[in-house]
Amino acid sequence: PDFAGTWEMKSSENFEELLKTLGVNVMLRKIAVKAASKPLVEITQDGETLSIKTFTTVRTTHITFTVGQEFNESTVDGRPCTSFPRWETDSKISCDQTLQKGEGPKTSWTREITAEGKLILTMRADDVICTRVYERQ
Ligand code: R13
Repeated sequence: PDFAGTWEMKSSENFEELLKTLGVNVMLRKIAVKAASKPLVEITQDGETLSIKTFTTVRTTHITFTVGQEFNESTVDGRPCTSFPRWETDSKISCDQTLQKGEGPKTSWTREITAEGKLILTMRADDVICTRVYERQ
């Protein structure tokens, strides 16, 4: 599937609960939630290699990975992790994360292109799942 494009977020569920599960204090949570309510995502793709830039006013992240190959990134609360992205279906990438140091909730994300051409991002920490729907700009 084609993940490439400039994406804007249309809805988000459970983002604050996710940060809470990750142990982020209320003050930082409020800042993060506000900033994360208007993100811009730029994805470029070359076969199974994706580059995903996520822009907010307080934090910008950039990951590049090839599906099937480990890479290093950070959990949404900023802890370095090793990630393993794989195809869950032919239109959905599922990525389990392992913290590089210390203990924490079990985290993962998925990114899927729907038949309607939307991008659905889920981020998980233990049993809490945040779902964010993006549409092309
Ligand atoms: C700030 C510092 C405190 C911590 C934090 C966590 C997340 C975010 C910001 C911060 C943001 C995340 C945005 C995520 C998006 C995800 C997506 C707790 C480390 C800088 C306040 C803004 C946009 O939809 O891909």
